[in-house]
Amino acid sequence: MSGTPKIVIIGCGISGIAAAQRLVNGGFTDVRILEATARSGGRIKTGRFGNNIVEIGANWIHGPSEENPVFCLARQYKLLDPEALSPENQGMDIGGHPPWVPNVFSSSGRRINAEDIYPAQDMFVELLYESSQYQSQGGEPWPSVGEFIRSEVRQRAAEQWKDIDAATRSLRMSVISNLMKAECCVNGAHSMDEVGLGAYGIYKTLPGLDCTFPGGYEGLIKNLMSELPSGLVTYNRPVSCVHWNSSEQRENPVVVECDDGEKIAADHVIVTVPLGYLKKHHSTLFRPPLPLHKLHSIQRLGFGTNNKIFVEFDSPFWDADCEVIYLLWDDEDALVQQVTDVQRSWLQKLFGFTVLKPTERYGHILCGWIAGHESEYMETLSEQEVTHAITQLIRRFTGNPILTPKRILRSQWFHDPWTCGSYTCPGKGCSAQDLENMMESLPTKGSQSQPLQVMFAGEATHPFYFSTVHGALLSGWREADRLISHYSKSKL
Ligand code: 6YU
Repeated sequence: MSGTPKIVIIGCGISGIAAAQRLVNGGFTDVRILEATARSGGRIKTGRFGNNIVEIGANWIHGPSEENPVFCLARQYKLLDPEALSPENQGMDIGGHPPWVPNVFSSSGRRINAEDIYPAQDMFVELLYESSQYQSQGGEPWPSVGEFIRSEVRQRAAEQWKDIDAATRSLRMSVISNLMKAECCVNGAHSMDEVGLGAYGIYKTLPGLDCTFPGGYEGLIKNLMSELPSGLVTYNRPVSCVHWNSSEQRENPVVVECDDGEKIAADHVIVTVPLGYLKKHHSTLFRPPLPLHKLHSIQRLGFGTNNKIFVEFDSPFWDADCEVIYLLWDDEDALVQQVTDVQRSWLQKLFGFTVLKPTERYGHILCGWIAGHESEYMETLSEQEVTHAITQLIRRFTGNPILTPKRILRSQWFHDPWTCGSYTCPGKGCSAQDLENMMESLPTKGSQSQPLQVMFAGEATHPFYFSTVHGALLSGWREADRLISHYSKSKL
């Protein structure tokens, strides 16, 4: 290679932006981003909802504390409320599960006392903690978190709840069933039976009580973009194929082919497309194809769907301090793997709603959460059909037959052609090696060809913060640093 290295980044989500920012600051002058859509941000997407803004994609800074680069940038750009900046907030260690104040409703239209759900909730949280401990041990008793939890609940309920009445026991089982659905949303998985017990603990949390961006998550993207040279991103430019390791003698070893036929020569390409997109298009996206071990990791890691349904009301049916609304289906047995007739009862998969806070800012908006195949089916329905279904659901659970939402908005991440789902999850049979394989560059070590032709960033390539914005950001910086160090070494 002669002269300035040419670097092409595919995708203008947070990882692509982070890689570009680091490279430009590191003195690289020939850097460009090719983005399939007309906007920057990818899965960070702030939308309008009536007079408000809502997050269609990423919602929180998970673990807002000094170690979290998203928190540090947001603080630097003055994008956070004072509360999020307080030492108390940063010091809280919630282990990924914020202690939200619940309101609980049942499918027979009864309001349930929050205290009545705590024994089942405590058991569930304990079992999640135990699930996370298997990672380093090996020899897990069950292949998946779902199977482990069901088996342990069966045993522990028989021992610890043997003297309680049938109605209370049934309520506790429907609480566990509901929390399984919530956990599917957290993991972006159809069922907890798809989440590997040995892999669950690979994900690491950071201290800090999750916080939001009062002006929208996209404020972070706007600030980062304003620091990049103008014209660095080409929008509406989907990449269809990355030709690497060419046997032809040419100045630049990689050629990036776009949908419109344009071919761009490069020394290095950083691929940041989502894992969902890779799963679907790997066979056409790379020439030659990916090495088998990398392909197998792409297949083993999970990438399911988690969607949001925003619902606005004129006045609240929940308490002023309520942060989450749980919907419990009577007689839903946590010990039985729920098989639903997706078309008829897709909405049963919605575990409930989080309440957008503070009320002075948002008014009365709830955010419903639904994961898995039911969520993918929801995307195919018209807005009218979703509105009708949500209205019926809320009327049934509150027992109020005239309650009517003002407006509704839902996300559709599975049918987004450039994402194909929501985020990465540690699938059954996965190990830390799969995430290592995800971030491995091409050609792989030991090859005689020019190194670092194709590099990989994006949330699915972070060894323990996958599925998050901070994981994606760090992965972009990591790949940029790899190039910076490569060129500083080759100068010596
Ligand atoms: C977080 C949160 N959050 C909710 C929902 C979603 C996500 N996340 P990008 O996709 O951004 O960029 C790639 C670009 O590539 C994109 O612009 C494409 O258009 C482009 N592209 C694709 N193909 C192309 C082609 N061929 N040519 C050119 N361009 C192409 N994260 O920190 N807090 O609250 C949430 C949430 C509904 C969908 C989230 C959250 C995930 C983040 O949004 C996501 O990781 C990053 O934005 C990804 O950035 P990127 O650059 O990698 O890709 C055990 C275990 C547990 C594990 N999970 C626990 C954590 C829970 C995760 N939290 C999720 C929760 C919510 C609610």
